[in-house]
Amino acid sequence: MQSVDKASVVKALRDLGAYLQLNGENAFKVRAYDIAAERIAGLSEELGPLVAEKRLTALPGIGESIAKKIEEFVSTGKMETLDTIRAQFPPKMLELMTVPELGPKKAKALFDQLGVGSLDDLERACREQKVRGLKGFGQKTEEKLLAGLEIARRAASSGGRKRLGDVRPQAEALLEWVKQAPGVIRASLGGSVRRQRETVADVDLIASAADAAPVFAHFQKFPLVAEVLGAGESKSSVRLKETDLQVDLRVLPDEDFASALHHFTGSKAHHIKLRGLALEKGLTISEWGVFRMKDGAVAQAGVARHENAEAKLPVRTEADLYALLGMQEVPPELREDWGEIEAALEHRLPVDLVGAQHIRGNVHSHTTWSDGANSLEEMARAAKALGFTYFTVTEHSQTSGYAGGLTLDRLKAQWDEIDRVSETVKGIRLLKGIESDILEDGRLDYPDEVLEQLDVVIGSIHQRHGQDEAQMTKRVLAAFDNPFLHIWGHPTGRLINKREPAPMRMEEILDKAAKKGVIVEVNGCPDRMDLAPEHVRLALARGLKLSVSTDAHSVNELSAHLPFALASARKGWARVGDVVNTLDADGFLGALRQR
Ligand code: DGT
Ligand code: CA
Ligand code: ZN
Repeated sequence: MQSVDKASVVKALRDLGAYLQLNGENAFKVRAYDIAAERIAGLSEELGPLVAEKRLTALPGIGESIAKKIEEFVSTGKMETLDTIRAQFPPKMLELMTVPELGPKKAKALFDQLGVGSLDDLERACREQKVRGLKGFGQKTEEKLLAGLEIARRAASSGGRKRLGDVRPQAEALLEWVKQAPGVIRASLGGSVRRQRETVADVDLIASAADAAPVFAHFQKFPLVAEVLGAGESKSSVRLKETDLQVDLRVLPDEDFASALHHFTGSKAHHIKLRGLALEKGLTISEWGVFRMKDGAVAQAGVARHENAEAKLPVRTEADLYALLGMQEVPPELREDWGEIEAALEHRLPVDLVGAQHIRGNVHSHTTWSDGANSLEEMARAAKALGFTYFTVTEHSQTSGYAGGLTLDRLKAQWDEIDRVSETVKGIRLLKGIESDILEDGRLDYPDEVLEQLDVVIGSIHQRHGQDEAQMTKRVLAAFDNPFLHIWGHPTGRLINKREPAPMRMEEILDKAAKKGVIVEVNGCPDRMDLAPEHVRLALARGLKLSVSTDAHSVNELSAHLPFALASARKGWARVGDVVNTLDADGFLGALRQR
C-alpha cells in the first residue's frame, strides 16, 4: 500500500468535484465530492486503517462510489476518473475557478469558445476585448472578470489575505445592513478590519439583539451574499460576491456585547497577554465575559477554568473591561502586543492619536497636468468642499514621462494655472508642489533654482525598484542631502500583495532624516499604506514628523484615501503633534522649512 496523506486525498476529491462542475455535472453529485473532502479533512483518525478495514462508508457523507475512489487513490496513488477528466482540460484550468464572478458555466464557455485555460489566458482574452463578444458576457462582465482576476492573483500570492482597501467598503456596507436588522441594539466591525491591519483574512461582525434568528435571516439577505457558509445559534458565516470575502457575524444579548466585541477584535497576541494579567488579579477573561474567580483559584491553576469562576462582572463597554484591570482603554488599532499593554498599565498610552478631524491640509495630489483624472480646478473645489484649508498640487516630475511628468516649461505653465485657479476658487490656499523622482544616484529631477521656488517638494522613488539594499540606501541618503527636499514620499515603494518594499537600511535612513529634518510621508493610497505602522514607530522614536497624505489622483480619492493614511499613522501611534498637515498652511510651510 502507498502512503497517501489526507491532504492529497482531499485535494483529489475537490479537484474531481471542480472538473465535474466544469463538465456540467449535476449539483448534487458535485456537492457530494465537496462533502466527502470536508469529511476526510476533518478526520481525527488515520486514513490507512480506515481504508484497510473498509470502514470509509461508515462515515457520514461518504457513499459506496466515492469510497471506492478513495480506496483506489490510497492504494495506487491514482484516481482514474480524475486523471481522465483532467486530461480533457489544460493543466491550469482549475485556476480559473478561483476568480470571483466566474462560475463553472462561464469558465467552460470561455474554454470552449476562446480556448481560455489559465489566468493568463483569461487576462489576455479580456484585454483583447474578446470576452465581451460571447453570448451572455458583455463589456460589464469583462470588466468584472478583470477585477476578479486581480483578486484571485493577489489571493494566490498572499496566502489568501486581502488588502484592507479591497475589503473595507463591503465590510462597512454590511455593517450598515446589519444595523438595519430587526431588533439589533448595537453592532460593530471586529477583527483585523477594526484593528486596521493592512491585510485581512476575513471579516468579523458583532451585534447585540434579544433574538438572534431574525438578525441572521436579514444578514443572509445582503444583496452581495454569494453563499451562506454556515448558521449556528450565535454565529452565521457568508461568502460575498466580487471580493470572495468571508464574513462571520456573531449575535449576543446586549449585556455580553462589549466583552464579545473585545474578544473578536483581538488581536490574539493582545488577548494572551491581557488574560495573563487578569489571572494575576483573580479575574478570567474569555469570549463569554469577565469573571471573578473563587478565592484561591488563581494559585491553583494558572489556567482559567470555568468551575472556578464565581461572579460575572458587568462590562457595558470596552473601557469597563480595561478599567477592571486598572488600565487605560486601548484603541483597537493598538491591540497588537506591541507594548500597548505595558503603556496602558502605566497610563502613558497616547490619548491624542491623530484622526480625520485634525487634518487641515491635503498633501500630495495629482491632476490632469500629470496622471490625475480631474482638473486642478475640480480638485481644488472638491478639497475645499471636504473642509481642507490648503491643497498641495504635486505632479510627477520630468523623468516620469509615463505618468505625464512635467518638463520645466510645463511646470512653469502650471504655476500660471495655479495662480489663475487661486483667483477663481476662494477659501482654500493652493500650494505649488512637485513629486520629484529621486533619480538613480539620489539627485532630484530639477535644478535647485527651480526646486527653490516651490512651496512643497516631495521626493519619491518610481523607477529602478530592483536596486540592492546598499544602492537603494545610498540613493535615499543622497537625496536627503538636497536642502530643497521636504518630504520623503511613499518611502518603501511597496504595493501591498503586489510588490515588496524596496530593500533599504530603514533605521539608518530614518536617522539621517531626523538629522536633516526631512518629513516622512504616510501615503494613503490603499495599495501602498506606506510607511507601514512598524516604520512609523521607528520614525516617531527618532522625533521625525509625518505627512499624512492622500496621493489623490481624482476627486474621489481626496476623501477615500485619507482613512488609509490615518490607519497606518494611528497604528504606528502617531499623535496630532507628530503630523505636519494638522497645522494651518503657514504652520505647515514653516515645518517644511525647519531643515
Ligand atoms: P485575520 O482574520 O487573520 O485578518 O485576523 P483577525 O485578528 O481578525 O483573526 P480572526 O478572524 O481569526 O479572529 C478574530 C479575533 O478573535 C482575533 O483577533 C482574536 C479572537 N480569537 C480568535 N481565535 C482566538 C484564539 O485562539 N485565542 C484567543 N485568545 N482569541 C482568539
Ligand atoms: Ca478576521
Ligand atoms: Zn508617487
